[in-house]
Amino acid sequence: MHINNQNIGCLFDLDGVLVDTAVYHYKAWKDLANSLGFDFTEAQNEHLKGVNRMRSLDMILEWGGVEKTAAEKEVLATTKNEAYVKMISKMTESEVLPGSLKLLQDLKASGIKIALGSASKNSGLILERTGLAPLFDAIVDGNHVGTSKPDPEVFLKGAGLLGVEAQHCIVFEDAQAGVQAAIAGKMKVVGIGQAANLMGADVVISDLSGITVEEIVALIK
Ligand code: B16
Ligand code: MG
Repeated sequence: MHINNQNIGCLFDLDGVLVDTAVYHYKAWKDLANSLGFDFTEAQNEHLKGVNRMRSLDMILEWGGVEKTAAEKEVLATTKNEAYVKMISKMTESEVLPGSLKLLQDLKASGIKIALGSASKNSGLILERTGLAPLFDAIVDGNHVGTSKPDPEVFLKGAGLLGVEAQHCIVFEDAQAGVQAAIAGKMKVVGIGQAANLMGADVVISDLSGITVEEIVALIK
């Protein structure tokens, strides 16, 4: 198939790529752990990035050596989420990470399709608060998938909604689990952050101001 911009798809992770909601996740999980009588470090928190809510809770409880029933875990996850939603409800456009808005606008102007591929069940609120929502052709988040990254489901669904073949998709990810998900989906990956945390990415940049539409298109041609 001849590749033109209309059959290229860009799939963006949310937390750590477009916005830094990780600080709010960390605060809400830390408060929850403290209420249970233990703490965890920022280094441990790195392992929660890209991981869905219930899996994150399981990891934190394991770090604290605390066991809970399934029903108790539901209550704890809800408590954390309520605190988190309270914080993200106050987010503004100023919290969009450097280069994100310009790259999304440039991609849109060039006719390349754009989807969200996030583990979060709160992506709708975040995209609305930060003004990014109108730039997306499709949204796939934690409400639409049964598996968590590194399973490629979230990105394959995004490609399907965009009507673009997987090999014509480029994923933007800040978490190792997300890079693995993109590779499992046979997609190209742009890693955001430190190369050591993004093994297998085709290119690694520190934020979205570090790449142009031309460089993105060149990745699949
Ligand atoms: P929620 P992403 C992920 O977002 C976060 O990195 C991760 O820390 C969080 O646990 C997960 O979303 C679920 O979020 O509790 O809001 O459903 O990086 O996949 O955009
Ligand atoms: Mg992320």
